[in-house]
Amino acid sequence: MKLYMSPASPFARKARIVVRELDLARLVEEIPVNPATSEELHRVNPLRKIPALVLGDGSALIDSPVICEYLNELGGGKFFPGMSIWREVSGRWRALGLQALGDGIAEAAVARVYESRRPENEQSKDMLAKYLAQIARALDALERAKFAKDPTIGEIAVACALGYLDFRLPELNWRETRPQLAAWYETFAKYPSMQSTWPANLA
Ligand SMILES: N[C@@H](CCC(=O)N[C@@H](CS)C(=O)NCC(=O)O)C(=O)O
Repeated sequence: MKLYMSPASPFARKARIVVRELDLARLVEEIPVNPATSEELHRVNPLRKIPALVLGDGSALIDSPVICEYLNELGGGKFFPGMSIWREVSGRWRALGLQALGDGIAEAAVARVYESRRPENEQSKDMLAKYLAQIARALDALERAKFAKDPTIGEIAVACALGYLDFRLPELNWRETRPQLAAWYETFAKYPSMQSTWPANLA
């Protein structure tokens, strides 16, 4: 299988962590691409976004939640807890809700980075402020959140979003007013799969 990715992408990083945690590296070739210019990526994902996963039969999966769930199933993982109406809060829906919040932070952060790279007179101050406010409110919600001892896709998504903030928006100083979240992340960031996927190159 081929995973189109970039080392800086928080969404691709989720899939790369699942690959490492479930020992799937021998099955998944990571292909770094620039989503704006890679014709190979454009052929498999009409949205021209990473990550995209091309399977053995040539079909492609797009969107990190879909890709991660596929990899989880392939590797017999437990990152997506099963359906159960008795575990609404602690099980699947908690994990998926947390993933949505983590991905939402990453989306706002990536959008802010893209906006800030446009010529200064074309940048929207309103949009830049809106992204910042979204990130701040979501981080405040995470400061009050309960994280699972056995990480799910929710914990992975949050960690990838926080890693992206450290990498691209360190000036936010998100730890300053969120000590619980900072303490949780400090432990989580020590996982070998987190360490070996630390964003190093350009997005
Ligand atoms: N919802 C998507 C978001 C993917 C995404 O936005 N990826 C960024 C890189 S971090 C991208 O490819 N951006 C290119 C573009 O928007 O043109 C997912 O979870 O995979």
